[in-house]
Amino acid sequence: MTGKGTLCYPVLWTAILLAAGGAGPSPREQRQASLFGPSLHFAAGRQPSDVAVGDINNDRRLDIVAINAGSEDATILLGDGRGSFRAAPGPRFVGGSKPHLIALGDVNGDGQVDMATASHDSHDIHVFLGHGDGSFTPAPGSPVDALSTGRPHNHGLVFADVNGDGALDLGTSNNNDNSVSVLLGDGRSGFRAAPGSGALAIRRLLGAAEQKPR
Ligand SMILES: [Ca+2]
Ligand SMILES: [Ca+2]
Ligand SMILES: [Ca+2]
Repeated sequence: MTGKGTLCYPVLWTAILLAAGGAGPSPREQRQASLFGPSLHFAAGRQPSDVAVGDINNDRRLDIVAINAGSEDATILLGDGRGSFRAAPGPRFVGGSKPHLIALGDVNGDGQVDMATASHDSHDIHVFLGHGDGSFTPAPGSPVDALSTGRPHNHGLVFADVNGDGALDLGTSNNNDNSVSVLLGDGRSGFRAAPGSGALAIRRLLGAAEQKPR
């Protein structure tokens, strides 16, 4: 179970606020948070920039992964299913140079949640294979180049099966180039650029994703 659109728990809302601001919620954010009741705070690395939710350790309880641009690592918080979290054991995993975006999905079909990270100033997409215990290792062939030209300025990273072959694909946004890159997955953690990738209209990518929801 993965996703970025199902954050309905107070602790998850707090994690979003921490990731977005770092210095604590504003009065407006505090009013919004009050809609969900008291919040809990969990330590992350330096400059957490994005969060994703998935069952990292296969216990059917949602966990949170925060990507930390400042400390260039990820914080994995294992959920207990009742709204509390504990840090995953072991060293924090390194996610590339100043990674600021994260997406979760099973890219090799082994039932374990895997991870992709992107950096603001790089076209490289790092892919990491999950082992079901909170640990990740780089996938063969990682990182993948999402765009071979232009100045990197990545502001979006998402998994979706855009061609309906059952293998997760990757989409990234190229802010400076007014384009979207699409990397087709082979179901074994490998990715290659889709025809026309880097010049696709955003509505085309979104339309394909909507037709094949996961
Ligand atoms: Ca879990
Ligand atoms: Ca996997
Ligand atoms: Ca696919």
